[in-house]
Amino acid sequence: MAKYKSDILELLYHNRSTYLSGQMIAEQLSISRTAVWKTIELLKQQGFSLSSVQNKGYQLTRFPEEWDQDMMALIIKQSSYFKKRFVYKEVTSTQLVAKEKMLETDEPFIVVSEVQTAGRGRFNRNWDSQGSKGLWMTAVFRKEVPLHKIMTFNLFMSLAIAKTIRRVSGAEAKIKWPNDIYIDDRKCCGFLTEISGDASAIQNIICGIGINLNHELSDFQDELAVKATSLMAATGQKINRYQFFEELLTEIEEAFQQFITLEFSDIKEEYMQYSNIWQRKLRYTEGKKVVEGTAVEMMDDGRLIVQDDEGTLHHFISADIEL
Ligand code: BT5
Repeated sequence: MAKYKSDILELLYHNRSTYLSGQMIAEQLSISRTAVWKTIELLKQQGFSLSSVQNKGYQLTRFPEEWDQDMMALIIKQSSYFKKRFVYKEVTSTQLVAKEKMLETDEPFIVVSEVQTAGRGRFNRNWDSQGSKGLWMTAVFRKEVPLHKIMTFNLFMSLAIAKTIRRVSGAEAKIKWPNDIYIDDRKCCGFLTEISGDASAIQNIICGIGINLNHELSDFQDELAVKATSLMAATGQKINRYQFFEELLTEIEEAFQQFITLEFSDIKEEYMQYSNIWQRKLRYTEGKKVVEGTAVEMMDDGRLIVQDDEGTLHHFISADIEL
């Protein structure tokens, strides 16, 4: 009954707030009631939970712990921008896979993996990517973008991610410039942006996003034990990873269109409301440059200006900030 799985799943997913009768599913898809029943059994075997009530029908109540290929296909099908998806149980890093896949297709696409054995942050730092707990993905955007514009990409993306986290979980997500999202001064998300193109323009933006969704605080070891959190740890509510993924895609697609058509100044006010570094004296490190001071201005090109105790202004393109 695998051949009806994605059609039935689609009906159940889009109507998940209600019950759908076996009769109705059978009629909609022009298949037999037995085929519906067998497919429902298959869905249960594959980790979906369905509540079934006599005279009302079926309702999708829970999703498999691991990413399900058909569910991911269904979500990507709704996307107006991303055309393909590559979903894995385990990869080294979705960034590395994305770079390989870029050679095979010119279309925008998404790579998601349950586990990353060598997930990476900036400067080749380790990114902790535990199975079934988070969303480890890379989004590849295909578009010619002038070089001077790229520094603002992270600003649009971070706002999109923070908004999604707030909407789906209710947690008060904050942006830590340039590429982190925090809840209660602990990191729940980091992303990194790589580019490729030629001397005159960028052609591809390869954005790797890692979001801790359903970790317990005790899942984080060593330095992360005091630095990291997840949406569930912050709110006490388990996150439906599919719903989160779906909402994130919608939000980052919109943010990408804004990045292309608008200036950072158009979203600056909203961005500043989400930022967690203002009015705080913090330590900024960029390469060998270390400054203790207060952020005083965010430039329209994405640079941050920090004032130290002597009143000297320092410009940062990207920095590690200690909260
Ligand atoms: C980042 O780097 O925050 C970017 C992380 C991007 C990860 C995604 S996952 C999908 C895609 N595939 C990849 O291989 N990478 C991307 P950075 O600002 O350099 O921060 C790295 C630091 O964050 C580490 O040194 C740790 O201190 C901390 N860290 C590592 N794993 C974490 C986690 N799961 N949650 C919170 N903090 C973490």
